[in-house]
Amino acid sequence: MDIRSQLGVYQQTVDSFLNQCIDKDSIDPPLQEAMLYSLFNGGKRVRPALIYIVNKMLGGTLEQANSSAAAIECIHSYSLVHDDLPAMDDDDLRRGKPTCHIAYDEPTAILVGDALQCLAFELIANDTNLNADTRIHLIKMLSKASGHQGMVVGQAFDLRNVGKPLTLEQLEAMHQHKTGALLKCAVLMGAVVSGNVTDEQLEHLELYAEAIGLAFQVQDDILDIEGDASVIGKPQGSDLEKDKPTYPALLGLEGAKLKLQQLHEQAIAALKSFGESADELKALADFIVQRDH
Ligand code: GRG
Repeated sequence: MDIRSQLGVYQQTVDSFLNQCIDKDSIDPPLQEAMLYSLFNGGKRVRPALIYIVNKMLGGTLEQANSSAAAIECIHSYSLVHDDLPAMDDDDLRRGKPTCHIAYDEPTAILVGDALQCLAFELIANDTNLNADTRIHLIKMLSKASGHQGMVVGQAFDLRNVGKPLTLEQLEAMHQHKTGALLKCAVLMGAVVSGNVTDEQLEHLELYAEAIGLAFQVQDDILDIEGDASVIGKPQGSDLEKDKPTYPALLGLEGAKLKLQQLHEQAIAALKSFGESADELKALADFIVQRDH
């Protein structure tokens, strides 16, 4: 299976849905332009892909998954726009292009993030393909994963600990919240929108999601050291320069690679009971540990 071309298909699917959902008659065209700039600038769409793949594996239709896929990408894009701000990570480049506050300005970037976050929940709330209970369930999941019990607290902990030595446990807890919570949420939202998942399947999917969530981060840390700046779309060594705690810093580069391999094995093992129907999820786990950007 060529997961890269399959990711391209999911990317087009979620992009065309997102395009339809942005109000083109805004009274402030510059805000709308900056939202589109931040949403459509070459993201891999891994989180929407997870939703589409799990939903399909469990027998759901595309229509059931579109709003969740678009919503989670809105949350992800908002988090990147805010993360790049001078008050946070202060980055000028994202996906190889000027970050939102550089291309526009800081107030616009703050508002783009705010608007994308609201849009995420609006998309699910308005989705008439899903019954009201499912919409509420999805909104609860996404708000928990992205808010003070998920991504936001992970980010707060990260910012507060720059330059401080962290234990492996603390580093892991930080990433489980900062990046892992949203990736896990994508897998579980895919299961919920399918309307056809057992508790046992949910448990296995949760284990898979936890393993790929951490693997995603370990690979991100490795790419910061070994990646090609023109491919990763940001300067190499930026974690080191900012004195960020990373897996290679704690485990050494070889130790981080071993950790990545173990997490990959855990992810694949968690899918055993799904048999061949989980081939695409397995291919996505391969992609996450092998990705070059
Ligand atoms: C501002 C509340 C708030 C949170 C920001 C996710 C995050 C929290 C910050 C991003 C920092 C970062 C670069 C983390 C490494 C892992 C990560 C999320 C990488 C970017 O995700 P990809 O690779 O990005 O899915 P693309 O560009 O493909 O969408």
